[in-house]
Amino acid sequence: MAKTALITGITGQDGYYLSRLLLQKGYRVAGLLPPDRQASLTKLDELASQIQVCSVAWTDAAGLLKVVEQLQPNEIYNLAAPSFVPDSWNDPLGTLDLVTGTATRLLTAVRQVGIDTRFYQASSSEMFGKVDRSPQDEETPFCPMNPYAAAKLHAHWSMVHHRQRYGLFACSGILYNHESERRPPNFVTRKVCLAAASIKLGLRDTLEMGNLDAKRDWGYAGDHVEAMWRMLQASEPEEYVIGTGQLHSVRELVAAAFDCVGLDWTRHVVVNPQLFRPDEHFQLVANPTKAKQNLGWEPQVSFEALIEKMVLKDLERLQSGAIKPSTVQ
Ligand code: G4F
Repeated sequence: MAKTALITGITGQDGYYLSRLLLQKGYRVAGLLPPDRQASLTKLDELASQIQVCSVAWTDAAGLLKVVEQLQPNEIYNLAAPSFVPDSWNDPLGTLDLVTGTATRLLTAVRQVGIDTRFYQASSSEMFGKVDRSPQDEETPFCPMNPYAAAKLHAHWSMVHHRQRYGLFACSGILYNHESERRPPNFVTRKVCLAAASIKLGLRDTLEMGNLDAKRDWGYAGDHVEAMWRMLQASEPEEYVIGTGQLHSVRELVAAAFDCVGLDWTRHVVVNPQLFRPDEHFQLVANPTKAKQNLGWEPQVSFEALIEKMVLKDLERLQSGAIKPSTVQ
């Protein structure tokens, strides 16, 4: 019999790649979508018609319980989050409720229904924050530096508590930055790739950037969702650090993207100090040894291949009219 997976945050970048992976594996895939977010289902493109939609608000504990009771999912992937970190300063409580509240309500529902659902919590390298060591692994202490990271850490502990106290098969992936052609343009990789493609086509001339010295461990979202699935197939529920193990600066990212279209980035990029983050961290880089040893997981797409993939997709979108030049910032 086909397995059933329930996904929150299904219309986001990771939701798309995870749904695609699970559908390919023969799963029945259901997505939790708040009633006011139904229109976002179109973001799943060709997958939308294959997804069962469960319309429930994140805050509706009784509604979530009913969905879990009726669906009896084999696996739950809790991906829902307002994932653009700076936004969390504008709404710390809203961030906490969506991230921590949804995780805790779903874990409570699984416990109350009393089924053997395996639970994946999307944790973040942001939880490490101000690190005292690099690279980070599963033993590295947490030191969150913003409301998003603090909310993710609370959700992470809620998952751990449910595993320890109630014996749920619950685990989390502590994921480093993971990108794709589906990344929204407010995130730095897509912002840069879209700008490089736009400048190449003569649709604009300059790109305003924040701190070019900031560094990140950037991987491919398609690789990272594979790790999520593998965690839920393991014999024991555990935490895993998931990243490439390689740091690149924003400057290297910009150079790589402009290189793809044969342009010299120094002629087009302007640094705007107002885009610098006061809570910046520079050394968030994964040691994914445990994931490699226990799950056989390794990233497949290199940094250079990822950036090329993203730039080429934006060139195609702009040339075909799938993105209107007026919407390009
Ligand atoms: O693309 P970003 O906005 O991603 P950030 O803040 O690292 O967060 C992402 O990864 C986390 C870890 O997986 C997730 F938890 C989170 O949900 C999200 O997916 O910024 C990346 C870096 C930062 O250091 C930022 O300061 O790029 C630097 N940067 C420099 N100039 C810029 C810019 N970021 C943006 N968005 N725009 C700029 O102009």
